[in-house]
Amino acid sequence: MSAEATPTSSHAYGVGVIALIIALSATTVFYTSYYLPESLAKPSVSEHILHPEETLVIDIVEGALIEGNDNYVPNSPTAYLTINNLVKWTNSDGTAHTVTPDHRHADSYSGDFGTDGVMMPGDEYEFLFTEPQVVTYHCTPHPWMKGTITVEKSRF
Ligand SMILES: [Cu+2]
Repeated sequence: MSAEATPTSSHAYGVGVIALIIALSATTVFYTSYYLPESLAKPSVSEHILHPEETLVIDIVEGALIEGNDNYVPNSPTAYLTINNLVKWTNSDGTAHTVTPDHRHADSYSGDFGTDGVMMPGDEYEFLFTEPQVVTYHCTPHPWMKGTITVEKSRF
């Protein structure tokens, strides 16, 4: 019994060591090839910008699809970094709309700006702006719907 047990446990030990070496190499490769470059690629943004005090809400009001009506309300607000740089569009109209930048636009932390496809009635779209910028945008199905969002540094 003990004559059999010794080679078995030493074999198990060898397999264990090899498994540990493979696991460590895999972790190292993953860390240096995937995790590290990704964490270095994202600009470091202060916690106060990542978690602003308030959300700025822009409502797509009822009747927004009719040309001449109010659509994005408020239409051209300014958001201040650390105060209300998280901006949320809400669709209170009975029709699908979009928030589409007039020219392709990206925030260096949050990436591309604009809705993926349409916002159905009741849908929301949130975007975290992390640097000063001005974005003019429109609604793809109703191009007369236009809005501007300006993001500035907080004055405080
Ligand atoms: Cu629309």
